[in-house]
Amino acid sequence: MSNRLAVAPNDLSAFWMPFTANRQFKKAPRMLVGAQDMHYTASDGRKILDGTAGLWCVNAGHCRPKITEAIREQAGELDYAPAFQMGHPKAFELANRLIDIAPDNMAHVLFTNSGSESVDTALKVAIAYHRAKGNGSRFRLIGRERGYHGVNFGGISVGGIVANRKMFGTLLTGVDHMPHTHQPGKNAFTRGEPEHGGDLADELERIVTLHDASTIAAVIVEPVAGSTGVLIPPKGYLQRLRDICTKHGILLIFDEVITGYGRLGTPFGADYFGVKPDIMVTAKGLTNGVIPMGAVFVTKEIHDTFMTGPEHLIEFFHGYTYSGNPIASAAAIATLDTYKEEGLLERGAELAQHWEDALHSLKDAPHVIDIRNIGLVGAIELEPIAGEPTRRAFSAFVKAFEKGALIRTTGDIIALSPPLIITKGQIDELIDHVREVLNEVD
Ligand code: PXG
Ligand code: PLP
Repeated sequence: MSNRLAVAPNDLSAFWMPFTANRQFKKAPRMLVGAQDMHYTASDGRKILDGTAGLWCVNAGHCRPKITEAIREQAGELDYAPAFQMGHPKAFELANRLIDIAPDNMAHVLFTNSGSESVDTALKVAIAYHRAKGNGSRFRLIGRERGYHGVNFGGISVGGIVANRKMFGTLLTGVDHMPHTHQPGKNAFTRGEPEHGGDLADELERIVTLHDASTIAAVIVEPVAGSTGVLIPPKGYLQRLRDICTKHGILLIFDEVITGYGRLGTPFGADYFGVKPDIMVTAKGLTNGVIPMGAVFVTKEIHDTFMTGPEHLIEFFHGYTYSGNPIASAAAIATLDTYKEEGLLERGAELAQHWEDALHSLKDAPHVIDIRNIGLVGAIELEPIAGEPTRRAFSAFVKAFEKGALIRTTGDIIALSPPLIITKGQIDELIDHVREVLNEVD
C-alpha cells in the first residue's frame, strides 16, 4: 500500500456521499484504506472485522487473488467493447455460467451495473412482456411496504420505505403495495422462518380483486427483506404469493440483490425457499462487489415472447453503455470460480446453526427486543431511545467501528451479513464485539 493512501484527505467537502449523514461524517470520518479476506484496514492502521461483507456484497471476502488477477488481465486485453450490436466472449460465457447455477426455469440474462438498474430493468421487462403478448392493459406493479428495490424511479415506486419516496414527487403511477410481514409481537426471537404471517400473502388476492388481474403486470418482493432490517418471510408466505401470481397470470419477480449468491446457504433465495420466480433480480455478490454489475434472469417464455418480428429489428429497447462490460464480466466469472472452488454458495448452510446460536446468545444483552436469523444473515433489533429513533443503533455502529468491527444499522436494527468465508471463531468474535458494544451504549 502506498503511503499516500494511508493519509486522510484534508478536504472532504466535494464528495456528496450516498445515504450518509454528510456533515457528521466529515467532522469525524471513518476511512478504510485496505482490505484482505475478513478484514478491512482503517486509515489509522487498525484491522476491522467485516461483519457486513461491505454492503452485503463481498461474499467471498476481500481482495481475493483470482478476482483481482482476472480484472488486471482483462483490463490489459480488452478494456471496453460497445454493448449495443456488438459482443465480446466473456459476457456470453458469464451468462451461461449464471444460467448453470440459477433455478432451472431461468434461461436468459440481461446485464446491468447495479441492483437499482436491475430492478428497473426487471419492471420494464415485465410490462413489455405483457404488451408483447397483446396484454397491454397489464401495467400495474405491486410491491410491498418496507421493500427496498434500489433508488431509481421504478425501484422507489414499488419500494416501501417512506424516506426513500416522499421527496421525489409522483413516482410511477399504477403501483400498489402489499403489507409488510414484520410481526414482532407474535414472532419475536424466532429462529429462521416465523410461524405467524403466512396468510399476509392473501392481501395480494385482495389487491387483485381491487384492480382486477387483467391490469396487473408483476409483483416484486425480496425473498428476505434485507435493507429494512432483515424481515424473514413467514412460513408458506412466498409459496402462497407464487400460487396467487400463477393463478392470475401475474409475473413474480424476486429481488435477490442481497439473497443471491450464497447469502442464505443456497445459490439463490429461490432455492432456499423452493419457490420459483419468473424474473430474478441480482447484483452485489455477482462480482463479489468488486466491480459494479447486475444480472436479471428471465424464463424462456418471457425471452421468447420478444423474439418475434423481422430479425433485423431490435427486440427490446433497453440497455446500458456498460451492460456486460468486459472487466465486470471477467470479475464475475472469477467470482463464480472462487465460489465454486471454495463451496461458498453452500457454505452459509454449514455455518447457519453456529451463526444462529451465536446471534441468539445476545438475547439477554441490554436493549435487545428481537433477534432474527436466516442463512448467514442476522438482525438484532434494539429498543429505540424514546423520542430519538435510530440514535442508539447508530451509536452502536460507531462504537463497534472503534472497537474493530464493521456492523450495519438501519433504524434501530443491527444487521449482520459477513463474508461467506467467515470462520466459527470469527463469528464468535463478531458477536462478542456486539455484546460489548450493547453493554456500553446508552
Ligand atoms: N434491491 C435490493 C433487495 C437491495 O438490497 C438494491 C436493490 C439496490 O442495489 P444497488 O446496487 O443499486 O445499491 C439493493 C441494495 C443496507 C444496504 O445497508 C442495502 C443495499 C444497498 C446499500 C446498503 O441495507 N441494498
Ligand atoms: N445520458 C446521456 C446524455 C447519454 O448519452 C447516455 C448514454 O448514451 C446516458 C445518459 C445513459 O448512460 P448509461 O448507458 O451509462 O446508463
